[in-house]
Amino acid sequence: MSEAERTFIMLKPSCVERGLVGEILSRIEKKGLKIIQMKFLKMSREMAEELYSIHKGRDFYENLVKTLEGRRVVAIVIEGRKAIEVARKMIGATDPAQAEPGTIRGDLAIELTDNLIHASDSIESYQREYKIFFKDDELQTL
Ligand code: 3AN
Repeated sequence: MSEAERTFIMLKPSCVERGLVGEILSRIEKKGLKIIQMKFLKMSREMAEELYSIHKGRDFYENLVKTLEGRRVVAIVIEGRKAIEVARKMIGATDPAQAEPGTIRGDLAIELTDNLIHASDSIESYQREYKIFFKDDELQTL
């Protein structure tokens, strides 16, 4: 596979609670991205703060952490050609009201803070974010 790279995706609690996990995995797989690793877990406050540490101090930060704290999410590492850029395009704009139809947020979300799904926005973000959820030996190609 040429230019294969990995990215980190997290299905937020509202995605799990609304029963949209399968819908989103299906979109990822149909696009041709490979699921390398995936797990359900309950987010601790510390993990939520770490994931969104760049937003610390913003007016929505506390609310953002609260949408995740103590709730179930699905953490996923995917791989494919230009995976970071492709995943961001598939997810759509941060505000689901602005996200284009055809994108995940454009089709399936409406709230801004609880906008269904997270995806790393750069290689640096991926490197930092996947480590909050996975150990390196969990990500070896099986
Ligand atoms: P994205 O998730 O599209 O990369 P970021 O990194 O700018 O967007 O924001 C991280 C998360 O913070 C978003 N997914 C959303 O939950 C929340 N968020 C971002 N901007 C706002 C805002 N203006 N008001 C409320 N929540 C926000």
